[in-house]
Order: sequence, then C-alpha cells, then structure tokens
Amino acid sequence: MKVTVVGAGNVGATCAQRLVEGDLADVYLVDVVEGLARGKALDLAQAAALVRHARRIEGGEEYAGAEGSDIVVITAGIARKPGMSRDDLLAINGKIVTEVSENLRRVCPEAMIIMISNPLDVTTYLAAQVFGTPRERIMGMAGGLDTARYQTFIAGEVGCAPYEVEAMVLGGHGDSMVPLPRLTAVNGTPFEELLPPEKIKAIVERTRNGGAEIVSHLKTGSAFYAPSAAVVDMVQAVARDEHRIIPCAVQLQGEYGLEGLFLGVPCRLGASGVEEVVEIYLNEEEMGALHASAQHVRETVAAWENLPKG
Ligand code: TXD
Repeated sequence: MKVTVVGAGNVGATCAQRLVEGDLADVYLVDVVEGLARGKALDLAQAAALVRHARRIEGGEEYAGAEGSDIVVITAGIARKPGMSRDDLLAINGKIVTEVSENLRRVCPEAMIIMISNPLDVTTYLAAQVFGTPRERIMGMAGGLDTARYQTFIAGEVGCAPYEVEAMVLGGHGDSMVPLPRLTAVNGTPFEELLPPEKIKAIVERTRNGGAEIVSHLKTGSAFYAPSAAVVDMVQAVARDEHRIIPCAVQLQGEYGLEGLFLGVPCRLGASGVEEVVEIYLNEEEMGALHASAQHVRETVAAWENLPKG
C-alpha cells in the first residue's frame, strides 16, 4: 500500500510517522514549503533502522511522487489559533484544498481520498467536486477523532480504559457535532446508568469543545497526535480490509433523510472504501440534532459558494 500525505505539518508528519512505523504503508509526503516534506521524510527514513521497519518514505514539493498512490490523505491548510472556529478557516483552506485536489487528480486520479483539513465537511465536498470520485472512495476524518475524545473523557470519569467505552459521535466536525449518550456503554453497561445527567452533559460539552481546549493550551496550533491516530485508524481499516464501522464524513444519498452533503455518519470501511453507510436508529431528538448539524454544514458550503474567488 502506498499513501501520499499532503501537508507535512503537525498532522501530516505525525500521520506519515504512524503509517511507516506501524508498517501499514509506504509514504510520499508533499508540502508547498520548500524542503519541509523532503527534510521530514529523510529524518523519518533514518529512524527506520532504529524502529525496525522496512517501509519507504520520501518527500518533496512535486506531485509526481504521488503517482501510484492507493490513498491520499489531505492535511494541507492552516490550523486554528485561539478564538477561531473551524469555519474561520474556510476562505483560505477552501482554496488550498481545491488547488491540492487539482494537482493530485493529474497524477493519481484513482486514489482513495481521506480529507483532514478544516472545515472538514466542506473541504471533503470541495475535493469531491474536483475529483469526481464515487462516494465510496472519498471520506473525511472527524468522527473517529471526536469519538476518541468522548471515550477519553468518559473513561476519565468512570475509571476504565478509553477502549472499553463503546460510543459514536456523528454529525459535522464542529460545535454541532452529535455525541449519542443513549447509545454509549462501558463494557455493556449503558452510560446513562453510570453517571448522573449533569455529568453526561458536561462530557458531551467537553467533547464538542475538545479541539478548542487543545488550541487554548497550545496557542500556536491545533491537536495532532489524536487526529493522526484517527487517520491511521481509517487507513488501517482499508489496508487490512477490516469491514469495521468508523464514523466518517461521507456524501449522503438519502440515508438519515439527507441528500448530497457530506456529514459524519457510521461507515463500514474495507478495501473498497466505504462499503456501507450504516443507518442506526436515532430517536427524534438525536435525528433533530443530526439535521441541525447538516443545516450548519449546508450553510458553510453556501458561504463558500458566495465567497469572491480569484
Ligand atoms: O479532525 C480533523 N479533521 C482535524 C483537522 C484535526 C486536526 C487538524 N485539523 C485540520 O488539519 C487543521 O484545522 C488544518 O486545517 C489541517 C492541518 O493541521 P496541522 O496541525 O497539520 O497544520 P500545520 O502544522 O500548519 O500543517 C499544515 C501544512 C503546512 O506544513 C503547510 O505548509 C501545508 O500544510 N500547506 C500546503 N501543502 C501543500 N500544498 C498547499 N497548497 C499547502 N498550503 C499549506
């Protein structure tokens, strides 16, 4: 398996490291900043003898190196600073993602695409416009990360390991995301039986602000360890044909009563990409929250379409 990672910044470089050191894929790292991808790739390659893997990693500014990629991971763009919402990145990252997608389409039009750059649900839509890829092969990473944050906060409160929490966070990657306490359990015990409503509410709120909390500590950038782990989890499900359900931003085609837009829903991932959009039962309140999140994504797409281009 060959993966091209576009953007050799915090998420991209960490993602590249996890992919080669986890023996999942050979990697080509590309960045617009001269020398950045080449230097980081060389450094990562020199760790191979110590970490003991035989994966190839190269980097550069040119897209030619992306030829033959099975998957491309797009992290190019700018990250949030304190006080910024993900939507504030729209004007800049929308342009960057469009340009990057055009470059990639020339060299690896058949590659599967995993979008990371924010605002996620909109950038995934923009890349899909450029690539014209069937929806099975283009997805955005957010739900996996938001779910991992939710699991972490629950584990901290309940006193278990994060992976013992069964949970799923749906919806857009932003304030309107939809954690689902009713469907959350810890080793089979319903979450709502384990903690009082006010504690659950606080965990849901902290999950919604999970990214901003980290931005407020770091001040100069946003989270990247957990985001890169969430990307690699998706790549692994595809590379190993795991048929595993991970919430991803995919184009809805009538599922959950929604059409056209990209939004986080449970997807079964395997070698062909999104094998199935899994429709779980949502009650009225949960469905309402998902539709409100969809509305927010639609408004952000409309804001992009109304922006002066050029
Ligand atoms: O859950 C999620 N989807 C996310 C998304 C979780 C974490 C970060 N999320 C978003 O990913 C974040 O809001 C940003 O939009 C991207 C990348 O975040 P990262 O923390 O990696 O940002 P960096 O460190 O600034 O790296 C971005 C790199 C940087 O090296 C730039 O030079 C490069 O992107 N860049 C480009 N590369 C190629 N081509 C172009 N045009 C380009 N423009 C910038």
